[in-house]
Amino acid sequence: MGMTGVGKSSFIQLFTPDTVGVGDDLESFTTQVAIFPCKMPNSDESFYLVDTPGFDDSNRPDQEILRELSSWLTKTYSENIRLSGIIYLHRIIDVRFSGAAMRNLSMFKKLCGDGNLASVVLATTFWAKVDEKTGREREDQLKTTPAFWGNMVNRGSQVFRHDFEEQSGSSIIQYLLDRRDKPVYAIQDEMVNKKKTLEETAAGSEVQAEMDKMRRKYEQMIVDIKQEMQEHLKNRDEAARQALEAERKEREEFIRRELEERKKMQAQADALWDQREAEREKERQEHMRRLEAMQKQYLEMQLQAAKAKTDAEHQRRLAELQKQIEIAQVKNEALERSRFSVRAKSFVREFVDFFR
Ligand SMILES: Nc1nc2c(ncn2[C@@H]2O[C@H](COP(=O)(O)OP(=O)(O)O)[C@@H](O)[C@H]2O)c(=O)[nH]1
Ligand SMILES: [Mg+2]
Repeated sequence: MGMTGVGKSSFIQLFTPDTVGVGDDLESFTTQVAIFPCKMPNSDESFYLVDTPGFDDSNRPDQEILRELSSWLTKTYSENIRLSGIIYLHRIIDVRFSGAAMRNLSMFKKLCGDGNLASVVLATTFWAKVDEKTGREREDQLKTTPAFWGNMVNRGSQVFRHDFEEQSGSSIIQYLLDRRDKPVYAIQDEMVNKKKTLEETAAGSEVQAEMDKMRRKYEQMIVDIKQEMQEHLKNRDEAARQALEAERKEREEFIRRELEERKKMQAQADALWDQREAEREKERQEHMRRLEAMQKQYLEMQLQAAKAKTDAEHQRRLAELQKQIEIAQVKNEALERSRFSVRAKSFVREFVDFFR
């Protein structure tokens, strides 16, 4: 887990031949949890790594990210699949915690709870981009400040450095694989054992409180905007009035989405999962339609290109489309990977075999 750009996908890519989707072009692909079958380098030991979206996507409200994470964490738990641990990544080059970084960390803590923290690895990345002394000072600050990692370290969480190389990644994996206990994280206990709705959990109520604040702010803004619009109407300033009208619509759309999200959070684990599956299925179908349309367009352009071979602009557009199709195909794989049923079944089988 961790913010966008901390190196989650790069970490996973060290252990799997599958395309994880590292970096900008593919970044938006990690909008859902994705499971990767992995292998330890130089050994047959296999394990699964799970890529997750961070709470910092400006296009998706935090509630949606929380629904995705918690539906996955609770589904696995209720199917008796236990995680070995959670790895939380943070970039050592980041001088201070931004608002989004703090929110991310705080949500992470709420999801985990206070127990089982020895099965949580807190790792810093991007060591090549910082000098040793500065890095060490920042790492110390992370470890000793309770609001950062301090309180988790005190309860047993392990701090690692990951330098983008297989070696440091392997040490982290080995540490978690060697732990034979089966952690139960707060969100799993609250939703599966205690049958709370997502809204009633610690993580859920925190997200909801944040969103409430935001909604109240937006509601006040809409009142102000309406007043201002009246003034512009009086002064016959049509351009200014239209600009405000657009802003008002945007705020109202946020409030509408927020209320919709709020309703979705009033679900218990099973309903949350069904909701997720229905949303994902819709997304998969829409994506397939887009991909097919692009492929059709590509074929048509290729035909035209055969007729007009010299047209450089045409060639450029063809190449551009080809690239988009490639990206869309990787996304397709990503969408497949987020499907729980197929993967989880083979996962459970291997898991059972492992302990036999
Ligand atoms: N220098 C350096 N670059 C890294 C490291 N980890 C990731 N990157 C780069 O940072 C960018 C974002 O990494 P990515 O794995 O996609 O981050 P994610 O958003 O957490 O999945 C990519 O361009 C990576 O190549 C690291 O430890 N050091
Ligand atoms: Mg990623």
